[in-house]
Amino acid sequence: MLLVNARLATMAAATPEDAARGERYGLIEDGAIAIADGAIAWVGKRQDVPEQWTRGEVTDLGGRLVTPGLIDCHTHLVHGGNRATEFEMRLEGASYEAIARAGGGIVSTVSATRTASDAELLESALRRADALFAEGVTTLEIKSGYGLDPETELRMLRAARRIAAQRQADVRTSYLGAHAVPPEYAGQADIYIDEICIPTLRAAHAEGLADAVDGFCEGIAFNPQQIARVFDCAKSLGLPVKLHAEQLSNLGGAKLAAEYGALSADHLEYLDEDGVIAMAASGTVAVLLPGAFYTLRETQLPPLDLLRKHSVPVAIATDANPGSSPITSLLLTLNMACTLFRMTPEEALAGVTRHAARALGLADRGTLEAGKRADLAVFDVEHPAELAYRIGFNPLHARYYAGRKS
Ligand code: DI6
Ligand code: FE
Repeated sequence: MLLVNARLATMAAATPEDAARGERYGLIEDGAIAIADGAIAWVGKRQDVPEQWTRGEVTDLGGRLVTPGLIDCHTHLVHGGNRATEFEMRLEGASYEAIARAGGGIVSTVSATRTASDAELLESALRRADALFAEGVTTLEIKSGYGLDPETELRMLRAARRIAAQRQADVRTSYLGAHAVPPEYAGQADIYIDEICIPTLRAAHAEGLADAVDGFCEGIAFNPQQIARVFDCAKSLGLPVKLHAEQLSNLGGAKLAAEYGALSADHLEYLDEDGVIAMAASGTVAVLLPGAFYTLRETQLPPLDLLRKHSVPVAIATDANPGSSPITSLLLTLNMACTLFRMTPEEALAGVTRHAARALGLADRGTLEAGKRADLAVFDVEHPAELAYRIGFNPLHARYYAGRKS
């Protein structure tokens, strides 16, 4: 199959020569993409298409923009209930941390998730996932972490897997048993880690339900020593790790994550230069989450200039969750990354394509290059900057998942 008459934002890493010429987005004007067996077989200018690719089905994209299929690399899409009343409490002056310490916050979603049936969990998550897919998302990461007991953690991960089975999309799961201390273990975080968190990680792994292991390193959650114990178990099982770090304070989580060769450290508003240097050395991706920054009216900006200075790849994601980031639009997240964090539209788009793939440890996607999966998003826009510029408008024309239009 051959797609022609498209402007391609390949998002391939710029060579020094490209950068010197000021070329952005790996842009190819009047481009073509040949697809075979679910993968990109050839990409380039239409005039250069090798003969062999012109003999099959040819689709004219009418000059539209094609990007790699978008990747939302950090979400908590599977959960019961919602936290609109907590939103009201915050508007009346309560802080996110104070609500959490008073037994609300994450723990209130834990109750709602435990009482939700499998069907309810799947159905509510599908609605949110469909909003993302409708914007061109083809790969979605989903975390557990609202069960905090063996049964519900596994039910969450199974629901995440079922989304992939029911839709044209890839879902990557992260086990987040170290998200919060459940009420039945209040004040006993270490015992929770030993009795529940680690055994459930082993069970999730045995059932093939976890692609990675995540944690929340924060005063209202777990300290670095506790996270290290979970990461040691992940390592023994051969699972990659990632970490919610430096979201509300600096506990050195990013450094800890880097020591374990983490795929990513996420949030990072309170990250310092030592942490940035450690991430650069370990190749850990910085995942910034503007939806949570916005919702919590955070004022401490993530250290974007330091991340740029030390060439740490920056991804962005929705963090879609019922508490700190009730957002299910990756396009709006692009806009927020630019407006709130002052990322460029090109950095933001790399953040939901090439760098997001890396944050999930996926080398087979995230750019339009020969050999990559044929996961594509086709937009009714002229210039890629339009994707980040608009607010609340969805210009998706079509998406291709493993070469199949959907
Ligand atoms: N940080 C977050 O922003 C989400 N989890 C986390 O560790 C929020 C989860 C929630 O408030 O329900
Ligand atoms: Fe999160």
